[in-house]
Amino acid sequence: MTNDQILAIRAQFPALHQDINGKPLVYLDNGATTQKPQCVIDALSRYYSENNSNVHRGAHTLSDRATQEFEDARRTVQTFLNAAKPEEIIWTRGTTESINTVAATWGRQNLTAGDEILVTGMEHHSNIVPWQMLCEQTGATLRPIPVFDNGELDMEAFASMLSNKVKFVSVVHVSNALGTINPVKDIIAMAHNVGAKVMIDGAQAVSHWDVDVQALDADFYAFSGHKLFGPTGIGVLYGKEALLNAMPPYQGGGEMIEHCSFAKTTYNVLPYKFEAGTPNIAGAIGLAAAIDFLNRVDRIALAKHEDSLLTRANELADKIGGIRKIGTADKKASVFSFLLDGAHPADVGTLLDQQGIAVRTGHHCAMPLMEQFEIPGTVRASFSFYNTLDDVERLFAGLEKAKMFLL
Ligand code: 7TS
Repeated sequence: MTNDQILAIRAQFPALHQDINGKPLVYLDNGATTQKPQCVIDALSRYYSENNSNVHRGAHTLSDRATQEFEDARRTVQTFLNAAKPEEIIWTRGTTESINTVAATWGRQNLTAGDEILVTGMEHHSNIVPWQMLCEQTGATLRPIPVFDNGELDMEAFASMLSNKVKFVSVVHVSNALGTINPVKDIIAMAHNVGAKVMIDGAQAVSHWDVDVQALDADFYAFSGHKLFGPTGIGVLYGKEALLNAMPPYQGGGEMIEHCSFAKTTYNVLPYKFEAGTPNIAGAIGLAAAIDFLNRVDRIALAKHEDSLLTRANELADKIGGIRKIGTADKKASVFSFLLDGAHPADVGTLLDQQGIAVRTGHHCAMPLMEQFEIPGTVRASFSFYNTLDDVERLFAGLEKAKMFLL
């Protein structure tokens, strides 16, 4: 990809083009949320100005239009993930709600005392706490798969932890704190060998490349719209149809029922069984617009560009020195997590912000991982395809300044 091509893509993201604290913004907090292209902003505005109506229940044209767009959006996600059927795509608020849904439904239905759930030592809290809550309710045990100090998963340890006690494995596809890309296809196959079901937390993966849930053979896959250039408050739970059909509903309310009476209520078919209440219609439509945008660009070339940003960050870090890299796995997405020797991450973040550079600092909702590294947190620069080599240079120039100030 040429720099001009990157700049042409970047031009479609209005929030990137502003000054922050008197300097042109360098937005390197894409792991927390990505910026939105104009086509997503327009899709939201058009929905509310032209088609706003409730879905699935109107005897009028506007409602039909809203329903059509909403269900088209589901099919867009189905194609994006290569799911077998649109019924396997459940709208949620985001990754967190997707994981909680599976824990509260499949988990409560299928787990008992003595069963084991495996996660990794590099999970986001949203892929730890729902399982802990489930363990409290069922007497099952949660066990973390160990992580090496370079940020790679210990696959031998994983193999040795697998037994017929393990009923569920939930693993992050790409670590938000380290950038590690986990070998989820192998993990799924190994877990299936002992009869366990597998959920993949794809929150940080789908923004970098296309995911194929059938090729992975994932039982469940979760992601958030806002980390995929779409709106906040919308996310996706993919689940295999047979599993979703056998699971009880998550929340009760409108839309999820077939028939309601005080004697007995029966539940709606998929996907509506898991979509109680008025959904985030605009969010779904906005997310589909984001996916349409991604379908129009060369994602493979953009992923290569992201890799080149990470390579440059590594080179510049070695050049300026005094930087401890956290997460040096062989296979990494464009996340650069580090500590500046002798400086607290929060101070580094503040000094970068004063120069218009947005990074995230802290434990990144991965406190068990931070404990392993015996650090309070890191400074994290997470790159997206709209970042430029110039953004990386600005980050390190900013760090040189921060060093002069702090050390
Ligand atoms: N899983 C992973 C791997 C994540 O990175 C995040 C959010 C979540 C789950 C939760 O997603 P949500 O959309 O439901 O909140 N991660 C981050 C982050 O790294 N900085 O801010 C949020």
